[in-house]
Formats: sequence, structure tokens, C-alpha cells
Amino acid sequence: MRIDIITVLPELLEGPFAHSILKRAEDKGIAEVHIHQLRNYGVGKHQQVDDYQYGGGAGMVMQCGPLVDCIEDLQKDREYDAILYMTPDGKRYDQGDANQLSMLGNLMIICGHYKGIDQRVRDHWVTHEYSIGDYVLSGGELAAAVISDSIIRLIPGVLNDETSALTDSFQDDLLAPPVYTRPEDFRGHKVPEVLTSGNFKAIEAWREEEAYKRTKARRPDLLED
Ligand code: 6GU
Repeated sequence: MRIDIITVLPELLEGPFAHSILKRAEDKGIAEVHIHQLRNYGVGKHQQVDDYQYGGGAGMVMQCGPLVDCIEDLQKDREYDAILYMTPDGKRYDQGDANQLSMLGNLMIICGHYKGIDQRVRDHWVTHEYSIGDYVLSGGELAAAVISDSIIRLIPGVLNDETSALTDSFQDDLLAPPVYTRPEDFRGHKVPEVLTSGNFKAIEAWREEEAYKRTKARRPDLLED
């Protein structure tokens, strides 16, 4: 898997990819993430990438020229299976999207800023538009880091214990059950007895029940279908 991210703020993305699971995936050669400074494709002395919007109104819009030059530069070297645009008006991103994207080879992600990008880039170059929730971020960078993490951790070989991605919240439309580790008694708060019983059937039944109870209490919408 290769992910190319186009941004005017590469600094914002360097941290997340330099650490944790993403770093391990890169070290193992399973995934690579390349960050591209859009300003290198900017216009004029100030390498401008945005301009006023037609029709008036506050806020700048990212121009077609620099974005398409950058996209086409990348496309010279390989074919992309998807070109993602991160935007609050995109489809609400979920685990199903992560599962599907994790099976692709080359992904490009465009991070928007200001009022967003010119609609013509969305109409003719972008293939998927995602939002990571109903709130507004200053730019698409943090959203791009979020979805890259969710995708890369699903690629076989990235996680040490491969079954752990299968038991995540949402993989079966249920939230994950509570988990505990040592000590068995912390300041009088005890671990549920069944977990230390050694009865694996009972443990499995308890986890299913707790996952269901938690989902019903916190996310009843997940149980609807
Ligand atoms: Cl993808 N971008 C921005 N700017 N804000 C968001 C978002 C994306 N998803 C939720 N809020």
C-alpha cells in the first residue's frame, strides 16, 4: 500500500507518521506514506495555491491549477486506485470504508483548507469524498492522518496479533467489551470474576453480552440494522 498526501501543511502530518503503528508498517515495508507540499506547484513568486471565490463571499478557494499539476505529476509514476478528498461535506467515514480502502494499492489524499477546493477538481479528479465526523476542522490534514491510520492497521502483517483488528469495535457492528489487566484488585475495585475463572466459554459469553449492553446504551443506532 502506498499513500500520497497533498497538503499545504506537511508539518501537521509528519508527527503521526513518524510513530506507532504507522512507523512500524513503513519499517516493515508494508505501507509507505509520502507527503507532498502543494505550494511547490503554486503560482508566481508567492507560490499561490488559492484565490477569491467567484460570486463573492468570505474565504479563499484552492485553485485547480496547482492541485491538478500535483495530481498529474504523481500519476506519471503510478496508477491510483482512489483519489480521496477530505471534506466536512463528504460521506461520513466508517469502518466499512476503512476495510474497503485497505484492499487497494495506491491511494492519493487531498487535504483541503480555507473554503475548500475548486468544485471542478472534485467533479473530475476526486473519486471519494470523506468527512470524519460532524464538526469542522481547520484543514483536512488531521482527517487524512486519521483515515490513513485506520486503513494501514488493517493490512495483514501490520498488527502483531492479527486477530486484534478483527475484535475491534465496529468490525461486527458492536462496540468492544470492557477489558482489564493486573492487578485483580485495584483499591478495592475488582476485575469481574468470570475473567479469572478460566472458563473460556463463559468468558466468551460474558464478552458478547457486555458488547451488546454497551452498544445498546451508547450507540443504539448500530443495532438498528
Ligand atoms: Cl475531512 N475536513 C475538515 N476540514 N473538517 C472536517 C472533516 C474533514 N471531517 C470532519 N470535519
